[in-house]
Amino acid sequence: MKTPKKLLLALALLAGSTGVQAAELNLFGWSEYVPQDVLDGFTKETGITVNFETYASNEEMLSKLVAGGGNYDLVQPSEYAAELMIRRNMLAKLDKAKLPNFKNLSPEFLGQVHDPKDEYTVPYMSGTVGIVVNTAVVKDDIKGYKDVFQAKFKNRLVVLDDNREIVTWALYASGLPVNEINPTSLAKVRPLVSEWVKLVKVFDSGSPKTALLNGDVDIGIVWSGEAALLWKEDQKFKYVLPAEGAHRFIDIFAIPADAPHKDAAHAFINYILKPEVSKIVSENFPYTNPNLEARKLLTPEEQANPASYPTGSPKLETFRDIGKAAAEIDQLMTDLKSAQ
Ligand code: N2P
Repeated sequence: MKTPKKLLLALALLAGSTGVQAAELNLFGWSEYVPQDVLDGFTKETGITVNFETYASNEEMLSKLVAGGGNYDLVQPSEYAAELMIRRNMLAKLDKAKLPNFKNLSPEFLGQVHDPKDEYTVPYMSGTVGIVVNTAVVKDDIKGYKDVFQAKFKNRLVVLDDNREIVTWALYASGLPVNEINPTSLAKVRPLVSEWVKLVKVFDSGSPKTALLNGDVDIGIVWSGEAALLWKEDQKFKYVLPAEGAHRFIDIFAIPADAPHKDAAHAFINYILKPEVSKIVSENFPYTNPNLEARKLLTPEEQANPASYPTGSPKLETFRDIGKAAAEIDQLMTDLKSAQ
């Protein structure tokens, strides 16, 4: 049923005059990450309308926020972007009294270096960036980045369209630190990255699984949730965490300092922390769920998906805010991609 315009106007005026915040939430989140069912369920339960805008990289989100005008109430940075946002006073402190479901989170994802006292951020989902191999086509034993970027796989690769990620793979492959990046280390990996970008057929951060599913490419370097969906579809898609090391991301919810609807933002975070809601996130986007109560609700198959819940002891690192090196990485990638 459509609400009559006049009634909406009256409600808006009432809200303005009483200081009550309008029933609205401006969510700025990653694409392919927040299920529509969850947004609908939240609106149904609270009456709060969700305006949802998406991005495909932390850098895209940051530049929109810095440019202003978005009026965002809730954003979804990864750990290193959250660290930067806290440092620059871009986030509001959370009111934990409004987040009783915070207790469902595993301590493993709390107290991290980006927000040591969990004052500004709430883990949403975690994951890794790794290699997917279509083993029906590729018979080689792919262990690391150098096995992927071989001349024989030219035009058979999909990789994330994410500058920091790509440069990180080259740093790992060269045995260089991934969180202390400077002009010298970038100059060292430049020839390697230059070689690599020429081999790639598809750059896609939004839905890299698609090129693999269609058979357009045979190997990918993708977010683990994408790999988990591929595995669910067909177990010929094997997930490999690169031997040289891989990014373990923690994506979180945070409220921008100037968010117009902070109450609605808290309500949404608390809603998503409900085990039965967080379970819907896992079903649609099978990343590593930091919500222990939600994890209990997953099927044994979901819990055994090797991309969602890797076993063994792979070398994983979260990213740090690297300051001005971020712009240097962007410059390097722009140069190399345009030289193609
Ligand atoms: C979802 C993207 C996962 C975010 N499409 C990786 N940080």
